[in-house]
Amino acid sequence: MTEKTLIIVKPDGIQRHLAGEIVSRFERKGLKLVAAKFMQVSEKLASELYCVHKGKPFYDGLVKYLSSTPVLLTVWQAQGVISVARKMLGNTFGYDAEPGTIRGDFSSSRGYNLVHGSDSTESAEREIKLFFKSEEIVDYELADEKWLYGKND
Ligand code: DAT
Ligand code: MG
Repeated sequence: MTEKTLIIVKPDGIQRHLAGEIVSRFERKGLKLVAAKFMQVSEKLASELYCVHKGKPFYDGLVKYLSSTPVLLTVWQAQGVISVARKMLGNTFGYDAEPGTIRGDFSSSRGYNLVHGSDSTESAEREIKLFFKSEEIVDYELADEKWLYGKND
């Protein structure tokens, strides 16, 4: 079943000029971009995004970091996209992420790991709603869908 995921190029990704590189990886994988927004996230929204981590020692710093400078919010759609994108992100800490993943290739940090990706269908639905109205998610067909996904009809 095709699903959607929220991918955020975090402040360090923008400051380090890696937004194009990161978006390009998802494009080349054949995932479909269905929404995008460049903005500075408020502390309130950042704290809602990360509400599952409330109370943890890194929570306050995490909220400050995500809201510190602009981010690129994107929504991608494809079969199994949530787990596909998580694999492409790599392990949470940059120094622990496999080479070939976004974090593994570009981050050597713990918290500054460049990119956020939803971790389940429930989180994806909740997180996308935080940043996008339903009319901002675009439903369309890619011209090369049959080549990307093997559809012949
Ligand atoms: P992920 O972003 O891989 O889903 P997460 O949801 O467990 O990871 O944590 C959210 C972010 O918080 C993560 O991208 C980096 C930061 N973080 C997680 N654990 C941390 C820790 N022990 N110390 C510092 N920052 C941490
Ligand atoms: Mg997470």
